[in-house]
Amino acid sequence: MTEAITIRRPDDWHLHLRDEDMLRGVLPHTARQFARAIVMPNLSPPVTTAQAAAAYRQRILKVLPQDLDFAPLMTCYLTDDTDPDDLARGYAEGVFTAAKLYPAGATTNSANGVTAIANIRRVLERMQEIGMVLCVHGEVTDPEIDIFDREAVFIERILAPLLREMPGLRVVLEHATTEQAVDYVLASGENVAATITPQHLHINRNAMLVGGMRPHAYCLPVPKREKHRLALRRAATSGSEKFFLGTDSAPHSQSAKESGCGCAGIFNAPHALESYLTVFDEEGALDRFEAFASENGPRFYRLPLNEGTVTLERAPTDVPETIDAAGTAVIPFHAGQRLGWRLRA
Ligand code: OTD
Ligand code: ZN
Ligand code: ZN
Repeated sequence: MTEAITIRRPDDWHLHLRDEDMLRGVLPHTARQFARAIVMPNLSPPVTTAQAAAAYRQRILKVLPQDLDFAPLMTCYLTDDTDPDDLARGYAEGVFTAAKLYPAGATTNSANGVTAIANIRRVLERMQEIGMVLCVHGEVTDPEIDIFDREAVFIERILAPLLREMPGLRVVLEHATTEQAVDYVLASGENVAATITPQHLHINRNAMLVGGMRPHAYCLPVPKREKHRLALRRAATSGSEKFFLGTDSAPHSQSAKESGCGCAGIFNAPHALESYLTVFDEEGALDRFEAFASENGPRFYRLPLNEGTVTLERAPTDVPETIDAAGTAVIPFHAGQRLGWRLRA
């Protein structure tokens, strides 16, 4: 049995770091494991300009512990009014790594998102021209569409037509949760990829609903049926370059989650690597973990691979019941469970 695995330093291609105290509380968990992360822009108010992104990056670096070497990669929150010139300038200057499409109302702090793709056509054309990556929250918001079908319907109604119109647009379908997403990405050109979260590899919708409502297993897109989880596990561990690590770690206070209208989001940052590696181990795919965690992402984003390595060893890791994020209690993914791998310090 493999007792330890050493891989090139990994990155997190989808992360929510928040701001102020919460930022200070959660950042070290990510920076301890990952060299870089795509930082999502859904603050309130959202990060919609290069100037706001540069300022947010400074706030992140200011609270980064000195002994941790970590680079935040910033994204632009697209709105109906995004200025293609500001976006292209921010990209050329290295402020933006990508732009994020939130259909208005699809997820946390997406109220200012895009109300119709037609409204950002010029922005997307410019992104296609300059090769800038579009990160997509792929769910429709049509109230007629069942929440469990929203990703599949988004692919059919929005993403597929968009990519037919702009076949060169570089797209990451974020946090894929369905077999349809996996199949679509596999059938698309090399300009289309997807991130996969640890929670969607570990849990299906039963985890949210059996034996009581489990707010800490609730995130968007919601975990789906077991067959979808199995499709995601096959995709992540297949060795395909189109799938890579993106935790979608999304911290909310315990009280905001345990509420009559609990917030969506799973805080998986503290043991993200151990959580993913457990899946690769269970699938007999330890040899494919490095590509998923450390190679496919930078290659897609056309960024250099990281230097240096991290080592995970087969040893019990007890995930705490609760984590103090600079004064706020946050319940981590796998709270109270024992994982079979440990990141060596
Ligand atoms: N999903 N929660 C959040 C974002 C993600 O859609 C997402 O990327 C959040 O709290 O920011 C969530 O459940
Ligand atoms: Zn999303
Ligand atoms: Zn997210």
